Formats: sequence, structure tokens, C-alpha cells
Amino acid sequence: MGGKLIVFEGVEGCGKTSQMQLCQEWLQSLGVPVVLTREPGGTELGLDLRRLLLEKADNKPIAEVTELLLYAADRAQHVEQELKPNLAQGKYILCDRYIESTIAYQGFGRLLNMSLIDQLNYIATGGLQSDLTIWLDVDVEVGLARKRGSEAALDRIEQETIAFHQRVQQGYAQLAAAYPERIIPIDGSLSALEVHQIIQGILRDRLSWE
Ligand code: Z5A
Repeated sequence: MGGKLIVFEGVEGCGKTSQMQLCQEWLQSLGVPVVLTREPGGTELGLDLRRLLLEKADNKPIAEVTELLLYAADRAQHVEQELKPNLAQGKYILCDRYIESTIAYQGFGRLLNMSLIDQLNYIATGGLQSDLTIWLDVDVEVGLARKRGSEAALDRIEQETIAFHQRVQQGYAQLAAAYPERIIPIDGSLSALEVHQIIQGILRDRLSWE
């Protein structure tokens, strides 16, 4: 059985973390070897980068290109230290965010140069793409309301304007339209259980382990 990289994407509060946990339990119950990881912060170095990236805005200003480079550095380390070795061992990797996040947030959200982003994504990954990307599609306001309900303080990116988050959402929609074989939209406004059942169906159809 070969390893697979399954990425979960979407705006804040779309339910990635909840769905990854449900998916992990389900795959483990089938005897599939699963690893959970995330970007930024899937390695020890990445945890330091995550703190730098997501601390509250009033602490330390980060220039937009610096932010882009820090996400790329986190990804380069993650690919080498976590993704490639686990794929080589035949594991199913459930990854919270990957290259589509950079395209959506830094490309569509921050309006940074898209070909620069593509080049950096390539340098960081050596061309490693997801086997499947699950895009949990929820309205920006719904996602942010979920986050505000569950956490005391919003991080640096959550504090951005609604217009920023809506551009990010449009970015995901365009990516899903451009790569329909690999990026699968799911209505993230359904209940967590309903979303999980849809994901089970997609994984059964797309990835064979039985
Ligand atoms: N970022 C970037 O800009 N560029 C990049 O290249 C990368 C990342 C890789 C990382 O955040 C930040 O980095 C992110 C983009 C940026 N922006 N911010 N901030 P993250 O991914 O670690 O955190 P997040 O995006 O804010 O997601 P999260 O906190 O992990 O939320 P979530 O995983 O989408 O949702 P959740 O934790 O599963 O659920 C949130 C709440 O909603 C919780 O109370 C749940 O109980 C509830 N929930 C979940 N599902 C449902 C359903 N279906 N119905 C109702 N309520 C639900």
C-alpha cells in the first residue's frame, strides 16, 4: 500500500481540525496507518515559525513578503522531515493546510505575485502535491463566528478584514474549479457528522486501501 497525502483546506473555522480527527479515528478503525500534521507548525522548527507568524499583530509587524518566505520555510522543512518520510513508509498523511493555503492567503488575500508564490511552493515542495485536497467550503462569516465562539483571542490573520477573508474564499473557489480532480469542495456548513460521512464516501471512491 502506497502512502497518500490528504490535505484539508478552507477559511478559518471551516472545521478542518474536527474533520481531521474524525477521519483519523475512522481510518485507524480500518487499520490504515495514519499521521496527522499541519502547516505551519508540523515540525519542531515549524512550531517556532508558527509562533512568529501567528502572534497578535500588535506584537511584531511582519512584511508581506517576509510572511510568504516564512510559510515557504515552514513547508520546506515539513516536506523533508515529515511528509516524504511518512509517504515512503506507506502512511496516510492528513495535513491541515498546504500549498493551496499560500495561494489563497498570500496570493488572493494579500495580492502577492502569483508566479512568485508558485515558484516558492515548488522550491519548498520539490513538486510534491496532495493526492487529494478536501476544501471545506463555508461562508467567511460563519467560520469566523465559530472561531469567535470557541477562542478568547483571534490570531494575526484572523484579525484581517472580512474583505481579505472573502478574497481567500474566492481563491479556494478558483482553485477547486481549476483542479476538480484533486481539490474537492464539501459544504462545510453541514453538521460535523454529515461532513464526515461525505468525506468517508470521497476517500472510499478516490483512494483504495481495501
Ligand atoms: N496560512 C497562510 O496564510 N498561508 C499558508 O501558507 C499557511 C497558513 C499554511 C493557520 O491557521 C493560519 O495560517 C491560517 C492561514 C495561515 N489563518 N489563520 N488564522 P490554522 O489552520 O492553524 O487555524 P485556522 O485556519 O484558524 O483553523 P482552525 O482554528 O484549526 O479551525 P478549523 O480547523 O477550520 O476548525 P475547527 O477547529 O475544527 O472548528 C472551529 C470551531 O467550529 C470549533 O468550535 C468546532 O467545534 C466548530 N465546528 C467544527 N465543525 C463544525 C460544523 N460542521 N458545524 C458547526 N460547528 C463546527
